[in-house]
Amino acid sequence: MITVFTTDHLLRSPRTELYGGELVRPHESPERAQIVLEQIQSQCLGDVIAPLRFDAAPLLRVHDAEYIDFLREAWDEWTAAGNRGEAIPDCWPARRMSQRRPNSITGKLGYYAMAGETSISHGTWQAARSAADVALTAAARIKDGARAAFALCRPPGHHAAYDLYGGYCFLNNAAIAAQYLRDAGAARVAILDVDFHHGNGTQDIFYDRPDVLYVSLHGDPADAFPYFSGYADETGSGAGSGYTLNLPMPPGTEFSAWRGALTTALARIAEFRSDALVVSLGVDTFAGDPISFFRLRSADFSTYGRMIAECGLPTLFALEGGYAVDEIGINVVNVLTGFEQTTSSAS
Ligand code: SP5
Ligand code: ZN
Repeated sequence: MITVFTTDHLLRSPRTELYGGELVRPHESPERAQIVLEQIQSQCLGDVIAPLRFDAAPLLRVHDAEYIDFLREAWDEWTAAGNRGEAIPDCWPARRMSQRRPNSITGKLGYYAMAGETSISHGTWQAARSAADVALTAAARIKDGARAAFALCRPPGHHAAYDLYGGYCFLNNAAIAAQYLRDAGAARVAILDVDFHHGNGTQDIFYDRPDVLYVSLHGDPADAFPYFSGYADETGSGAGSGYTLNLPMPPGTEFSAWRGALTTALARIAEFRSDALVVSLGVDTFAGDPISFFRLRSADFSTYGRMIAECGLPTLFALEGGYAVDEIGINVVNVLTGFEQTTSSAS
C-alpha cells in the first residue's frame, strides 16, 4: 500500500495544550507522524509519496468559506492584536447567547472553536492545508483504481466540522477525501471511524445526507471528549436519517467487546453497498493511550485490519489520533499490514 506523506506537518508544532487546568506540551505532536513513518519504512509497507497540491475547491465542498478565511488569518490577527501566548478562546456562544460572528479575533476563536484545548500557532494553517492535500492525494489514488492508500495526515481532522475546529483538528481530512470520491463518481462512500473519540465533525458534515454513511466506534460521550456528540440516538436527519451509526462504549472496554461493535459497523457498511471506504484511523483505543479509556493491545490492531479488508472495498486510511507515542507506529502499521495480508490472500 502506498503512503502519502509530507514533512510540512512539522509546521504544526504548538507549544501549548490546555489540559487539566495547565498549559502542557501537546499530545498531538510532530513526533507522532515521524514514528509512524519510520515504522512504515522498517516494515516495508510500500512506497511513500509526496502529496499533490490541490486548490481550495475541495476544501470548500465540506467547509464554510468564511471559516477557511478565519483559519488562514487567525494567527496573524492574534499576534497583531498584541497577544503573547498561542491563540486560544476564552468565551463561547453558549445557550441563549447571540450566534453572530464578532470582529475581535478572540471573539472569532470562541465562535469557531468546538473545544478550547487546541491552540492555534504559527504555521498551523499551512500544516492543516498540507494534511488535506495528503488525504486528497490518497483519494486520487483510490479514484485511479488502487485497492488501498494511507494518508499519513497531521494535524488530524475528524473533530473539524463545517465551521468548527478543535480536538486538535482544523480541516476534516477524511470528509474532504470522501467528498472528493463522491465528486469523482462514487455514488456512495462509507466512513468508518475507529478513533477512540467520536468524530463529531464528520458526523456534522454528512448528517443530513444519504450518500455518505458515517459509522463510529468510540468512548461514550457521557464519559469522554467531545462530550456533546456521539450518542447512539444520533442517527441522521432528513434525507440522512439512518445514515449515521454511533456505537459508544464505556470506560474499560476490551477488544472482545470492541470487535463485536466493529462487526456491527461492518455489517451496516456492507448493507450500504458503497463504492469506497474511508477509515478514520485513530489508534487512541490502545490500552496505553494517555488520554483515552479503551484497552486494545497491539496485536488487536492487526486483527481488525484483517476484518476491515474483508469488506472488499477500495479503502483510504486517514490518520487521526493516537497519543501513546512509543507504540503509535506499531499500532497503525499493524492495521495496515493486517489489511494487506487479507487482500493478498483473497486475490
Ligand atoms: C483527533 C483526536 O484524537 N483528538 C482528541 C482530542 C481530545 N482533546 C481533549 C482531551 C481531554 C482528555 N481528558 C482526559 C482526562 C484524563 N484524566
Ligand atoms: Zn481521538
